[in-house]
Amino acid sequence: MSTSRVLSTDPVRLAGWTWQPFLDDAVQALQPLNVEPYPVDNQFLQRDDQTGSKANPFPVTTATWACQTQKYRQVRAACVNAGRAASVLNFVINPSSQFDLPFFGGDLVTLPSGHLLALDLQPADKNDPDHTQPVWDRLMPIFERWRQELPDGGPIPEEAQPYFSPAFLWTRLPLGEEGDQIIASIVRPAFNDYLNLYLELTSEAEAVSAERQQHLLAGQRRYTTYRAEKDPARGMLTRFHGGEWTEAYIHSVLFDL
Ligand code: DBV
Repeated sequence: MSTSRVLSTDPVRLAGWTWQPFLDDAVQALQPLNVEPYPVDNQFLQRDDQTGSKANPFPVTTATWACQTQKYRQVRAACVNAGRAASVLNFVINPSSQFDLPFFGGDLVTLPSGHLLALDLQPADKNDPDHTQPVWDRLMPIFERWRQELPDGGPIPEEAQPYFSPAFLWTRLPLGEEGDQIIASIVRPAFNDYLNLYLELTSEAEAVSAERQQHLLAGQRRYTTYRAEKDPARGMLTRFHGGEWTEAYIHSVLFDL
């Protein structure tokens, strides 16, 4: 099986891709970090299929972009473009366990029923104040600022609690002009504020002891296992691309620790 090297300077471009500006912002923000390719198997770089009915089929594409840096084990974006059915950017930064950093997570999902938006710096161990407090002290004011501009997204599964922070920004917005306006004026700057704080924390982070690294790695594995098991995109990806491809994609690309 051939492997392509995905370079951050060469993001996948999709015609009419709604969330592309967010990925462009992220790629741009990562530029100063000396990004290197992260290997992604060819079959996952871009997968094209058809969905809809026999009489009225339409194309669906899932594309992957990835890179790594000295302090990030894996940075990856999953971009789903399914025309009138769905448009998704799921973006995760997985830090190296050598550094005491949370995950950066963004889930920007557009469905016929509306936009569903999640943004967070997620802890590897929520019960470890050395890991969480320095992040939350700086993240909470950013969260408070943007949260008041957005409707609350509603309840989250109880079992997900250990995996997100008190600054979990979570909203649902209507399709159309009103939603577009809020995405441009609130969601995009919020995304960039979270990302810029994350990059600041990254530049300040220093390598931890081997013992600390083991602790962080264990937490990262719990988080990654949870995300892979509960991936809310599983149903959609399975419909679009089949079960075999989807399971391999979830376990060997999206959540590959
Ligand atoms: N979510 C992923 C990946 C996706 C993806 C890898 C490749 O983790 C998309 C795509 N999320 C996606 C889709 C839906 C959601 C929903 C397609 C809609 C599912 C559907 O309605 O059919 C945040 N995302 C959700 C939900 C939550 C999150 C809470 C609603 C789940 C539900 O209603 O059951 N995802 C969740 C989260 C982060 C995240 C906390 C971290 C920032 O990425």
